[in-house]
Amino acid sequence: MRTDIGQIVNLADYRPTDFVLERVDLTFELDPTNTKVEARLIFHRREGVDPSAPLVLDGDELNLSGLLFDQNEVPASQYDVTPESLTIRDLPAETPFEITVTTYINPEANTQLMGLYRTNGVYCTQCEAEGFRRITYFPDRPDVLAPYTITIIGDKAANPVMLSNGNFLGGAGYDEGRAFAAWFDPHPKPSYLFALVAGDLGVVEDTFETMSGNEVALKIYVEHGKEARAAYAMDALKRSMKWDEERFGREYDLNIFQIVAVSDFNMGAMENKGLNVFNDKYVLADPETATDQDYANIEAIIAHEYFHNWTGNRITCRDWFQLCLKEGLTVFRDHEFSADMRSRAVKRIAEVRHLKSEQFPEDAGPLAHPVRPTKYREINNFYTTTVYQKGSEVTRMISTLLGQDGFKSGMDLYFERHDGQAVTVEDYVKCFEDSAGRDLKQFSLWYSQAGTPLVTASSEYDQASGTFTLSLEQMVPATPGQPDKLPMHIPLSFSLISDNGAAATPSSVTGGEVTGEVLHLTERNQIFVFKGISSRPVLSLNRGFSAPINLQFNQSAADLAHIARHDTDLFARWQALTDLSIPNLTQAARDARDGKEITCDPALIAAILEAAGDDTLEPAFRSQVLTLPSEADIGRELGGNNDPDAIRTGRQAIISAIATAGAQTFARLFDDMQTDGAYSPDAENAGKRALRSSALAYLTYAEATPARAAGAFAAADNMTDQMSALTLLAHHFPDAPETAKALDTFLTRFDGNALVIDKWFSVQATIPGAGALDRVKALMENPRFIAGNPNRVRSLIGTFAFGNPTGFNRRDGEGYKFLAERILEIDPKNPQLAARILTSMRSWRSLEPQRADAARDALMTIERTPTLSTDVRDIVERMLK
Ligand code: 0A1
Ligand code: ZN
Repeated sequence: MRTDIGQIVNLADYRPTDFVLERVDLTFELDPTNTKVEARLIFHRREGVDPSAPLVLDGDELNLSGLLFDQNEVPASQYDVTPESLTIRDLPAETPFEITVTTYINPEANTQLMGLYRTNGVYCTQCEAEGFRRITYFPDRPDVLAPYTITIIGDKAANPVMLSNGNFLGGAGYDEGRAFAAWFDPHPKPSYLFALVAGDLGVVEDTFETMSGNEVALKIYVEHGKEARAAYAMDALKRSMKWDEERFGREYDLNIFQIVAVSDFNMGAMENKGLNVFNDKYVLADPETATDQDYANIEAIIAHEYFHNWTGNRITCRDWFQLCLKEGLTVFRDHEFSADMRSRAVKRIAEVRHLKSEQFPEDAGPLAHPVRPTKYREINNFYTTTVYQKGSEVTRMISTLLGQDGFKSGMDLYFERHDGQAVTVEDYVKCFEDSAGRDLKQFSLWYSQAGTPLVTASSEYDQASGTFTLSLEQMVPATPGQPDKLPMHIPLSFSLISDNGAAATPSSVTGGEVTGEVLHLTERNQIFVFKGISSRPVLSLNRGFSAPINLQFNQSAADLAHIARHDTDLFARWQALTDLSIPNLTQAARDARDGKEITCDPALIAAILEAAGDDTLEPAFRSQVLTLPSEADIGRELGGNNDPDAIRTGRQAIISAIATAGAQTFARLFDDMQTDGAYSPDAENAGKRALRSSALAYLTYAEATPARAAGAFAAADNMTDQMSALTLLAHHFPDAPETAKALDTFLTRFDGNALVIDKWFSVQATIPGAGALDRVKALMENPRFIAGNPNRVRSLIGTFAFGNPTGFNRRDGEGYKFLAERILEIDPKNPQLAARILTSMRSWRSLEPQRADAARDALMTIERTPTLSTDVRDIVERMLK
């Protein structure tokens, strides 16, 4: 583990390498504790570079055992070596030369899961961002691209499968008991896309014919016995390949595409060229063990990693500051894919919920950073929701500005101009500027200014002149290192809805640029005047969440209800209902805190029940309407001095009011929303299950007994229904015998299936209230809890810290103390995991003083620990700043 203080890396300091890497030839002799790696690297000095400049290679915890120059030993006087770098001097000025580096590494001891490690007896690599330097000394940066030849030698019986990037060259017996396999990847790639997997795995095979008629072998490797559970992933892969051809004209470029599912993985998955490695959670599914949400996640992540083949691999990042170039764009592409596979509106609602609950708090707290940061201390800490989700929103806005066709032309130019290169955000934006002939300079502030813009709107209607006037003001809040902000270019999709629900078309609009149904807010203050409006319209603004902003627009309950009833954009209807619910929920939280009676506006109840009971609307949408903003969302709206207990009490009261008023509607929906026939994870059936489960939740509130949920649990014939009933039981009746019985039945039934046991951990970790901490502590003692497995740790400790506001934020601060202890325990083994879980405390300053003080104390305990990894030190210091 690197415990150096971590040098700050600045974007402004970027310069290309002195040496160009022409070819890479790697030979691995696998051994669980002593793997030999021989790297033959061909370099030449870049033109114009000082002929005396040395070659400096990166390393991390490496032991050098041999160093050759053109196959001759390099004298000790010619190089310096440390575990972190290898510097070789006196190299040729012009001619290419070969450096051969031999290192020995210990995969079994690699608990941080970066570089070459072992998972359940399988060799596996993770090289993004800087893991390759844990395998061999190398120019480990994304702008060094080369073709790779890989030879893997290993024990034949233990490693019947030996995989790497590219196309398979061949393999056979090597010597007694050992075999070899050779791979060649002709596409120049950076080291972070390297992968090697070896072990004894089962495989599911299929083929795909590309649009120009090439046959691609598709293989998904899983642990033996789990093959049937990879069928959905295979189906999602083939749909992704087809979609990328149809929507973006992108064809696959090797004769084989492989996915490996492993059980120890720090993130969701990794797009290594031709050999994606996945957290098995995002591959394995069957109706008995996976929920509808699991299926949707698998579809999205399979697509995401596949789409990286063009956006990330063929065109990669010049440096890690440009991470959003591949991540934001690829998230946008996977969002579009899922929208095409499912209901676009419901998908958009889910995206915006996620953005607001994850990215908005990041942007409003101590960890805020621009989509394209300008400095970092630990790059692993920048795989953030800002880079990914906000990055995707920025690309979505480019598409809104240019229109779908304009966006497609810009993307075509990007692929044509930059294929095979490592590029920057500027290169990307330039493609859209050049193809559309539009200046995107102001727009590009979205990449450099952190913080969620606040747009304040007010409107006026003048009957006599038929004029509707909209005044807009924008403000981008200060964020760490950025006290002052410039006005941004904010595209606001809008509609003026008349009394009768139809859209009103103005005869003219002045005050700024308007394209189609989009207003362009570019000034700090701007007034748009719409003429020719014959009766007072209701403005629906930021439809489809066209810009990732906070909108303050004091619309009356009647106006919001009008939008909720008539907008042709389903997303906007959901947004209006949310806007209607927020003041009720925040007031309820304040009343709960002050010990006052909690009331709910009947207009909110009526509007929600109207949408929920409307059979012309798709069930998945109605389920979204019934899912009120979360406790964390309400906390964000309150903005400070937050008491999670009061927030929960208030929210519960509002839900109860809706439940009581709508008991009949919910009983009908619970009966009507049965799915017929065998389980299918498709969007329509999943939507019915979601609505039925929402109805069950409200009925449970209304009836205040566990009977109905216990009945639903017993009757469930798929994991989705089973989990929703179990969650209701556990969260509402934690001490009821029905709950104990259901948890027990669940455990007995799924014991041995780690991914399902993760659900069993999570459902208990999120039981609200002060008792949660003891429950979590007891579960840590359960033999099924494996402290070294990231999925287990996330399902219990991560879920507790991120997803249990009342349990984690106990007034006595015990939750924070517990987390600090866990972070200090995890950090020496897996710093990435520790740092990520620690970000659960990023909004600590918005808590009421007693909790905030306790949170600060816990953070300071971490900060005082001298042996922290760079990962955790970077996060904790930024959080305390
Ligand atoms: N590029 C991957 C995410 C990823 C990043 C870092 C990792 O290292 C631990 C692993 C995966 C993606 O966007 O899917
Ligand atoms: Zn990605």
